[in-house]
Parts: sequence; structure tokens; C-alpha cells
Amino acid sequence: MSVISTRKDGDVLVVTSKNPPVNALGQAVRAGLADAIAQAAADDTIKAIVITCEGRTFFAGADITEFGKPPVGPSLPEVIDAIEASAKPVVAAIHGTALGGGLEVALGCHYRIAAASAKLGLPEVKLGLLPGAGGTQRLPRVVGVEAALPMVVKGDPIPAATAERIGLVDKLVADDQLTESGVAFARSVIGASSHPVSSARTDKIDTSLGDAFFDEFRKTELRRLKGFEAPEACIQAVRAAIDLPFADGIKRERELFGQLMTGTQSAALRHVFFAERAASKIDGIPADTPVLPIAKVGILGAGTMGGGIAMNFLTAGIPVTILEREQAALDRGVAIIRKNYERSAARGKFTTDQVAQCMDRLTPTLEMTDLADCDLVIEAVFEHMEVKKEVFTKLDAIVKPGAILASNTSYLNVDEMAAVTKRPEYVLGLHFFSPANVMRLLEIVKAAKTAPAVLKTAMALSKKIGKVAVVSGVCHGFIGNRMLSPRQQAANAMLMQGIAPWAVDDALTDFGMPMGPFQMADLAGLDLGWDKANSKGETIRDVLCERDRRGQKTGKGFYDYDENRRRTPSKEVEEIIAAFAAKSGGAAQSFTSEEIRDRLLFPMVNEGAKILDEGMAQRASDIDTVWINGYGWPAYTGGPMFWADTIGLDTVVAGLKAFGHEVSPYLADKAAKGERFNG
Ligand code: 3H9
Repeated sequence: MSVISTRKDGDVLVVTSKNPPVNALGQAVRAGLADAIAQAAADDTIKAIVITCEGRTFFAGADITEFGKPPVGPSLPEVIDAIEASAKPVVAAIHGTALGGGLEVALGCHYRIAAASAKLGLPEVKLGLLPGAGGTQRLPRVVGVEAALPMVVKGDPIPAATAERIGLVDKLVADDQLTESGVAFARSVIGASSHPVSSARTDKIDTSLGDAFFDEFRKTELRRLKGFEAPEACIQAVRAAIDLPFADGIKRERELFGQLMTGTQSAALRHVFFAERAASKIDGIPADTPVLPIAKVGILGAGTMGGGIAMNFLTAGIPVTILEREQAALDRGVAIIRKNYERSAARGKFTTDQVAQCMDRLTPTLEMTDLADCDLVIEAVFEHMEVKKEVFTKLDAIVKPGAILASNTSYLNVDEMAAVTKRPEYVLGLHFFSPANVMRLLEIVKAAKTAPAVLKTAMALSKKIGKVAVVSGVCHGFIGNRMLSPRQQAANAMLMQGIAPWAVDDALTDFGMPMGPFQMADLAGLDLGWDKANSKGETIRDVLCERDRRGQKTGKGFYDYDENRRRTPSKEVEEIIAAFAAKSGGAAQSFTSEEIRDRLLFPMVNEGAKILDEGMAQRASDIDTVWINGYGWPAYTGGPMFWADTIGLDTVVAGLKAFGHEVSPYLADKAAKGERFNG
């Protein structure tokens, strides 16, 4: 059956798309839509047309899988032009998410009605693109430049009610009466003397908006989007809607779209899109594996980590029992959770009612037996194997059979924890990243005996709490922290070669990371794990701590800090490092920023290759997903493995050799064959 079907409802032609899962506007859909419009034009008994979609959503955009392949007509702009040129009024009946090309189709229609629960948006910018089927020109003409600009540049969808308020939607209708309402609406406009044509409208374009308006927008909005190319192109395209007639504006849009589409950033961001979705698929799990019900969660430890983890479930509507050993720590933990919610409420993220509901779902306790009826218990206690084993032994005895026991460990061996229980198949790692209520990444650590249903349940749960989850095998530091370690070693080695910490950090921030290893160390505190009593000035870190340069908290560490925590290079640190470098005997080196970057990042890629070779990550794109969502790796480079693919694996291998590293055989082999990590 064709993906586009038509049926007559009296004098209205109902055109329905059925292209699961999201009605992407692939070639067959585009051709079907064009045919339907032609069919309506040729049939005198048809007076109006309704375009609607079956399944969970209206068209969610162009088919991204077609990008980069030779185009097959009709193109989306051609189809939309044909819809707009129809002499018979066309009504878009929208439900789910009308996104990207989907919203552009709707903008080509003369009228738009939407189910009250629908969302509408132009998210192309998140794929490193701009709306390339007339969206940057039609949207400002329909809703005005001020409303259109953030939609195009930021890409966040708006609810149907907002869309109605700004004039994007003509009427809101009940969710379960969309098609009937569409037909009724279409019938109501038959016989009107004219129908609104988005491209011909001028009433909403405020020609007085000039440089000052756009510059102000850049100043407030683009800082967050530093390094991304598409937002600026989006601004220029929307600006063309003021400066140019429609046909010329479309040319400008096409030109900018073409530049972005062929650039490396969009390729990287499209990779990121598919990588996140691929990450949720767990290899080797039969399709009929059940998802276990998780109606109540227990958390051990009400510290920063435990509290943050708890908030994820509370926000998602799942009751949490949180356990501490002492009342004071428990009270402190609960108070921090409340404060975090209240702070979010002050920023408009929650209503006061929602905060109250979340807090009502929280049961603080000092008794481990209160965790007995939980379906999942996550421990966030001290990171020490003996402590973890003790906790798992106790939990195993107390918590009901069939419940999942999880560790939030960041490094330790989950198999060892599972081994002390009688239910190793129900044990796994759930490694949240700090702050756990904010960071999107969750590493799901699959232990040797973890049951498929337990893994599948963890994956389903991660989606429910809004995390991007990646499955990792059991190895020291799992995927993320394991790769952090060679980077840290490379950074430390460079200090001994006379490279300043700021040169190392700047190489990474220039690349797009939020901070470098020495900034990170200063933030975390240099005295973490430092033993004051036994410190003998053997490492740079020892000496810094001995001089009370313990990081941001003491106002100085690798850097000097002012009262606003702004860092400046320190002469004292420079001298300390120079003394160490001289002692180590090697001649002081000087590297370009690019070489510093490569010396830091190539060993990470090498470690990523080992992780793949050992089967600790299911696919290269999972590693990219970890680093983008857990460590601030710039998404516009696609993650460490995609970045390596972009610059060429042979380049990485040559660099590693030159820097004196042993190259992973897996990487060497791929490079020799001219292959990529990501397909
Ligand atoms: C565009 O429109 C350009 C135009 O301006 C110009 C053209 C000339 N194409 O996310 P989910 C797949 S650019 C192909 O898990 P959810 C997805 O990979 C486009 N495939 O579901 C997944 O596949 P699988 C602008 C797509 O319910 C499956 O559908 N539009 C597309 O959590 C389910 O997806 C966008 O950027 C697509 N466009 O969320 C919207 N979209 O099952 C992108 C999805 O094999 N899409 N798939 O892993 C989304 O934001 C979400 O998918 C959506 C549903 C909110 C719709």
C-alpha cells in the first residue's frame, strides 16, 4: 500500500500519510503528496483538501536518512509550492510533533488546525542545518520575525496553544476528533473569496527590525551556542525574510542550507542524532524480553549523588525511599533536594504544586528494612569495594526477590558486587553523572550475569527519567572515565615537558570542551585523595597542596582566581612546574595548540578503540554519546570516535606513534584498511 492514501469525505479530499514511526517526509511520501494535490485539482467534485497523518505524529521532518544521498524528486520545496499553489484550500490537521519539513508542509497549507496536545517546531538547527523548505521565509511571514527567530535559531518546539496565540495555528481541536475537525474546518472555508497564502503575506513582517534587533538577539542567545555554525546561518536566513522578496529569500535560504548540509558540523550532528537512538538498542536481547515494573525506587546515600539520583525519579512521578545512616545527614540531603526543586521552580521549570508533589513522593528513612518493597535499589555510598560489598550483602537479604540492585559506582567492578548476592542476574551498574539531576548521561553497566530483562528495564527507565543511556561492560572506569585517564596522563606528561597548564587547558577549550584537565582539577579540589601528613613534595600536586594551592576553594591551585572565580596564570605555578621539568631531565618542549590537542585526544581515541575491541562498548557511536552527554565534548565534532573518523584514522595512528604511544591493534587495523569507526 502506498504511504499516502486518499479518500473522499463528500467534497473534501482527506490525504493521509502512513509512514511509521514518525511520518518522515521520504521520497514516497513527497511523491504521494504531490499526486494527491494533482488528483484534487483534476476532480471537480473536490472543493477542499485535508492533509493528516496516521500513527503517533504529523510529519516529524524530512527523512534524515536520505541526507547525503543523491536527491530523488519531487523535492520537498516543490511539493510545498504545489500545496500552496492549490486553488482548492488545503488544511493541515496536526497531531503529535509537526517538526522541520513537517511544519514547513503545514506552512505551505492555507490553514492549520492542531490537536491540543500537539507541538510545532523547526529543530533543523540541532542537526546543524536550517529549515530548507521555505520555513525561514514562510514562518516569519505567518507569525512575525520576533516570534519566528527563536523558533528557527534555538529549534525548540512550542505547544499548540502557543502556536495558536502567535497565529501559527488557526484552531485548536480535541485530540480524538482531529480528522473530523479538519474536514469540518475545510468545509467551512469552501467558497471564501481567497485563502491565506503564507509566502504572499506581508502583514506580519516588521521592516523596522534592523541590525540592532538582530545583534541584541545574537548577544543574548548565541553565547550558549558558541562554536556552532548553524545558528548564525539561521539568523541570516530569517533576516532575509525582512530584507528580500519571498523568491529571493528562498534563494538565500537554499544557499545557506546547502553550505550547512555539506559542512562537517551537520554531518557530526546528524551522527549524534542517530547515535543517541542507536545507544538505546541493546545487542543480543530477544524482542519479547519483558520490561519489569518499577513502581518504587530505593536509594542508599542522601549525599550530592544520592539526592541528585533521587530527583530524577521523583520528577518522573516514581516514589523514592532514601536511606542515610544518621538523621543529620538525612535531613541535610532532603533539604538540598527541596532547595534544588525550589530553585528550579523560581526559574519557572516547576510550579509550586509540582515541587510539593515531588517532595511528597520522597520518604526519608534510617532503616534499611524500609527498602524491602522497592523494585529497584541504587546504592550511592562511599566508593570502596568493601563498603559496596557489605551494602550489597545486606540489600540482598532485605529487598524482595526479583527487585533490581544497582551500584552507582564510577570505577569499581560490578561483577564483584553481584557475586556477594544470591541474585547476580538482578545486579547491574547505573552510573549517573554529577549533578545527577541535570546531566543527561547514564552508563548502564552490564555485569557478567545481568539478565536481559534487567538491562531492558534499566534502558526503558532511563528514557522515562529523560536520560540518554549507554550500555558499558565491566572495566575500570567503564567507557567515560576509562577514556579520561589517558587524557589526564598525557596532560601530566606535558607539564613535565615544560608546557603550561593553561596552554593545555586552552587547547581543549578552543576545541570546544567546557574546561581543560587543570581547570577541572582546580574545581574538584587538588587535595582530593591528598595525604597531608605523608606529603613529601614528590608530585606537582603535592607541592601545590603543601603551599595551600588546593584549587578554587582556596582561591588558587594551578591558577590564581579572583573573587568571581576567573582564572589567571600563576607565576608561582610556572616556577614549580619548571623545577619539576628540570629535575626530570628532559629538554623543555614547545608545542602548538593543535599538537597539544592531539596529544590529549589521540590517546583517548586509542583507548576508545581498545574499549571497542574488548566489546566493552557495543558500537563506536555509543562512545561518542557518552562523551558528548557526560563530559561536554563538543557535539559539532560528533564525539571522539566520529572526530577521529573525520580527521582520518591514519592521521591518529601516525600521531600516536610520534607521541610514543602503543597503538591499539584494532585501531591500527582499521586505519590500514582505510575504514572508519562509525560505518
Ligand atoms: C528537515 O526537516 C529539513 C527540512 O527543513 C528541509 C529539507 C529540504 N528522519 O526519536 P525517536 C527515527 S530536517 C528519519 O526514538 P521519539 C529515529 O531515528 C528534520 N528518521 O522517537 C528512530 O528510529 P529507530 C527535522 C527519523 O518518539 C525512530 O524514528 N526534524 C526522523 O522519542 C523514532 O524516533 C527533526 O529533526 C527523521 N526526521 O521522538 C525531528 N525522526 O527506531 C527529528 C525520527 O530506528 N525527530 N526518526 O531508532 C525527533 O525529534 C524525534 O524523533 C521525535 C519522536 C520527536 C519526532
